[in-house]
Amino acid sequence: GKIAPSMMCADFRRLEQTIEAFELAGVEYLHIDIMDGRFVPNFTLGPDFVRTLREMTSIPIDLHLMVERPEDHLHLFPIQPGDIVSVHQEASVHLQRTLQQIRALGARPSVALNPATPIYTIDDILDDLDVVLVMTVNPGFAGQKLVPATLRKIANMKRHLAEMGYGGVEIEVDGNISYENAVKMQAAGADIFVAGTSSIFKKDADLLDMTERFRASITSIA
Ligand code: S6P
Ligand code: MG
Repeated sequence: GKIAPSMMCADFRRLEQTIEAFELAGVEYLHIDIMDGRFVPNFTLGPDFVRTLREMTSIPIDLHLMVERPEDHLHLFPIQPGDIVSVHQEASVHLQRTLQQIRALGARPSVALNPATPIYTIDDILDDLDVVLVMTVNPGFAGQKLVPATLRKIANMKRHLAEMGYGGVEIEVDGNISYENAVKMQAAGADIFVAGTSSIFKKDADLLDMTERFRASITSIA
C-alpha cells in the first residue's frame, strides 16, 4: 500500500520537520485537502500552500478538491506529472472533460465518492480514471468517525472494477484511517491510504515513528 499523509492535520509551526519525516519515511504522496465552504462546510488549504510544498519537497501531491465545479479551479494549482488530482463526482457537471483536463496535465485523474454516492456512478468514465477515492467519512473535517458501510463499499468497488476489466484502477481511502481500519481496508482492496489524526498525527508522538508504524500495518505479509 501507499501512504498519503493529510497535510491539513500537520503542525504548521513545524512544517520543515514534518516534510523531513515524510521524506525519511518514503511516503508516496502528500494529501492536500482543498475546501470551498460550499461543497463542504469548511475552508482549509489553497494554491499558495501547494506552491510552498513544491518548494520544499519533490514528493508528489495528492490533491483532493472538495469544491464545486472543480474544472473552473484546476488552473490555480501547480499540478505536475505524477500527482493525483481527485474531483468529486457530486461536484462536477462535466466530469469526463474534467478528468481529461487532469490527464492532459500529466497527472493521475481520480474521482472521489461521498459515502452516499453509489459505485455505479463512475461506470461510464472508468477509461478516464487512474484512481478512485472512496470517502470513508463525509468530507469536510478531520477527526471524524468511520461510516461503517464504507468498508463493504471498498470491497464492492474492488470486485466491481475487476469485473468491469479495470482492475488496474487504484482505490484510495480517506477518513478515520486508524491503524486498525487500515488493516481492514487493505484486506478489502484499498491501495492508497490517507493518514490523518486517527493514525500518524498525534500530539507529542514522533511523526517518523508513527509513519513507519503505519507503513508496517499496511505491508501485507501474504
Ligand atoms: C476530510 C478530508 C480528509 C481529512 C482526513 C483526516 O474531509 O478530506 O482528507 O483530512 O480524513 O484524517 P482523520 O484521521 O482525522 O480522519
Ligand atoms: Mg481528503
